[in-house]
Amino acid sequence: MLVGVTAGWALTLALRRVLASVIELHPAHGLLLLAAITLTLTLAGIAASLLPARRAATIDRNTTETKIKLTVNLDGQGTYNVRTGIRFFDHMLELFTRHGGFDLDLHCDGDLDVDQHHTVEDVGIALGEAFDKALGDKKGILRAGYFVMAMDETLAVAAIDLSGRTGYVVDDQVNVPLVGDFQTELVTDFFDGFARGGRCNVHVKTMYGRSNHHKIEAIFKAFARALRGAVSRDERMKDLLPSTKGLL
Ligand SMILES: [Mn+2]
Repeated sequence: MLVGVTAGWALTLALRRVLASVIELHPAHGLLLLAAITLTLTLAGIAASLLPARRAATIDRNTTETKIKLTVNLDGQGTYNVRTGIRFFDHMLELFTRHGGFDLDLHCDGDLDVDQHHTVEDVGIALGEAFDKALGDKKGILRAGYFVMAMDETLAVAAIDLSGRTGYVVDDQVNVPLVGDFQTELVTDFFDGFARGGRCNVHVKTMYGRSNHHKIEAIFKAFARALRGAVSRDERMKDLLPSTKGLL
């Protein structure tokens, strides 16, 4: 902040000196220069006001069970840097990021020596909080989204409403306790956490499938794409809140 102010002040002083000397030597050129600077600054201001605001958020969440640091950009390129200590969970968060078109930097240092519960649930909460924070007042977004995701022999559906209220239903049809190194019962805890942190309704369901890996993966992909739709900007209603209630 101080550096910015000092640099700005130094630049203003330097500009004034240049302007003063130009005006002294060539008054006409000096005025032309002044007009050019004014025009440039005005155009830059207009361009900045036309650009959509950056939608990103950082969450630092520390408890005795987990330490989480994450940054999410809702309008990203699907780039990720994810480390939770659970390889299959990383795989899910990475493809969530890519399919959602977000950017995600997430590091969780959790008490995996107990089990994976705290890590998975808290990552869900923190990720939900990050989306809620990045969305701000939620003006001009679609708010609701859904997706039907095919993955080979598996089909999964997801529906999201960024309603400001919490609710979740998870039906993943998984019939084994572990997929890779991941405790599969925690799929529910992840979406429960996300719904609470993100103050939203999340419904995910595997319609059918054989591979338990696919059943979870198809759910995460459907969820990502449903969320991508829900957070996307609605050009036609860009200054409006997508609710008749006046608050989301
Ligand atoms: Mn996979």
